Amino acid sequence: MTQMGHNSGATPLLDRVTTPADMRDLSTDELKQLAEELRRETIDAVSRTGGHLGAGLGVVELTVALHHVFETPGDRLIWDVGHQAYPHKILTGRRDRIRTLRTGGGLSGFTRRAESEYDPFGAAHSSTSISAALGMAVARDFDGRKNSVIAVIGDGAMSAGMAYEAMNNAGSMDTRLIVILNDNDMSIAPPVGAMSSYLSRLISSKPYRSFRHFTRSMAKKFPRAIKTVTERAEEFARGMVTGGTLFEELGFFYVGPIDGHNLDHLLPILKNVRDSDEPGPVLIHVVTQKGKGHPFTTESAEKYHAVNKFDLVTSGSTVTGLPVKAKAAAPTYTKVFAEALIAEAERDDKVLAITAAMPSGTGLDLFQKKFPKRCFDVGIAEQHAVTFAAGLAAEGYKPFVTIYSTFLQRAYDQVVHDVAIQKLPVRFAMDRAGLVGNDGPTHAGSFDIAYLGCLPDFVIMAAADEAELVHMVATQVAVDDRPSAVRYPRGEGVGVALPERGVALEIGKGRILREGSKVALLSLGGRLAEARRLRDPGHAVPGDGRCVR
Ligand SMILES: Cc1ncc(C[n+]2csc(CCOP(=O)(O)OP(=O)(O)O)c2C)c(N)n1
Repeated sequence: MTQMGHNSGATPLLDRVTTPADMRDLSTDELKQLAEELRRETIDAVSRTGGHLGAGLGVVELTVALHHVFETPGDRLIWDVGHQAYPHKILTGRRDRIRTLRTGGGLSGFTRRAESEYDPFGAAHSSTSISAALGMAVARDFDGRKNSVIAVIGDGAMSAGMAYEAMNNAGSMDTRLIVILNDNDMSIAPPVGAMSSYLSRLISSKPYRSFRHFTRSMAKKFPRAIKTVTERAEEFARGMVTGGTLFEELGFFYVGPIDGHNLDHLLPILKNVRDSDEPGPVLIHVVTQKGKGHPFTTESAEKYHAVNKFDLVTSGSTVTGLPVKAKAAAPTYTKVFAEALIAEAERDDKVLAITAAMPSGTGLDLFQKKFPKRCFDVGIAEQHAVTFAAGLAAEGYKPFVTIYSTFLQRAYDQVVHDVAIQKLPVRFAMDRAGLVGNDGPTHAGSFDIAYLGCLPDFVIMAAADEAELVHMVATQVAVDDRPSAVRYPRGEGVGVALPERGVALEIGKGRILREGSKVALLSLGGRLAEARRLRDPGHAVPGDGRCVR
């Protein structure tokens, strides 16, 4: 067995590609080899940095096909969320820095305009790509340019309202726009909701139609370009059908489903869509496998959505990933929160929990196991999550909207208009408050104190340690006449003993931890441990504010 080093996987074709221009003349067979090398390089890079592995591995062939067929960066390619863009980064002049992913001063784990001209739109929060692409397509038309604009969006991201707002707008316009729906039947966790079931039905129930049928329906839309398609053999037509979908009702020309790992299918279809000057938006439904080719031996329900660094070990031709495990000193805030909420829910059957597509990230997977009927995963739908909770609160229930601080930003008007102005007792549990490390500024929970602090009648608490968090959850259950929020950081607690059960705190009252006479240190939230380390009892008086007013 050997540890796989930086250059141990031979990548002769990839070595010749610095930018997509270097791959435009490659044959289909060469592109297949390039895809294989790109997959290997992505795995090797993520083994060193950790990060979003599954999403990128699922779009390796799609990434190769897109950069081969389209003239990026002149053609605009927008990745939704941007967490699947590591292979894209490798092909677009950033291979030499790919092992700095998600480190200070290194490459971002998402797309970023400042990083590369091949990232025309920055992302990290989901479901923005169709709106941004439509804006760029309209700008192109104003300028009289001819470039293509392509948005690639996952089936998980397709569960957010903003994607429908964009499709509703695009479907009523003549603007040329290409949306690629990357359907891997996964969000971070298995996707939820009626849309997800609809996509599964679309894939499984539509009989694959004959090649003649397919060419006829494509010919209606792409009369000039269809020649290229008819030159292809029937084999790729077997992977695709057209017509009669929700997307067509919304005004899109629907093509699919297509096997997103098969370049023989992808390339001619993309070329035809590219070469058409027919007006209006097109949706290409591509089916892929999240985490395809991952080197781990055990299956994960989340298909390696995000992983920590791992060791790559080769034995003969088998490459295996062995996670590098760091020993935890204390339970995470996430786990402490989930257990505290479970304890409260055992005592009070009005307590309910809501997540927006983040069951394991928020710890609600534990709550879900215990109380499957009292836990709601609403999909990537933060706005709906908040107003749904407001409805529950209006009827006397005690909903906990359990959400990362950064993602609550998306639902600000719902927080103001549906919760705060009506003074409804919705409970917000804001995980990942403050700086979050590798995911960078788009994921930092930097703004919640400011954006909640200006609202009337909101109880806002910040947990200084994991025991405080337990008490704050109990406090939220008790505060039943107005909204409340508790913020807590990413990662492990400070290692204090946990109380037997949470006790409601007095709202607005902090605590003094040490008496002194000259300097008073006031702390709010997770910085208290540092404040306590100041060893001059005569001068420093660390106090924990607990609440914000
Ligand atoms: C507004 C928002 N909410 C939640 C997230 C967290 N998040 C990142 S990726 C992801 C799942 C995306 O699923 P999908 O679009 O199907 O892409 P896949 O990872 O399956 O390729 C979620 C929920 C986010 N980035 N943005």
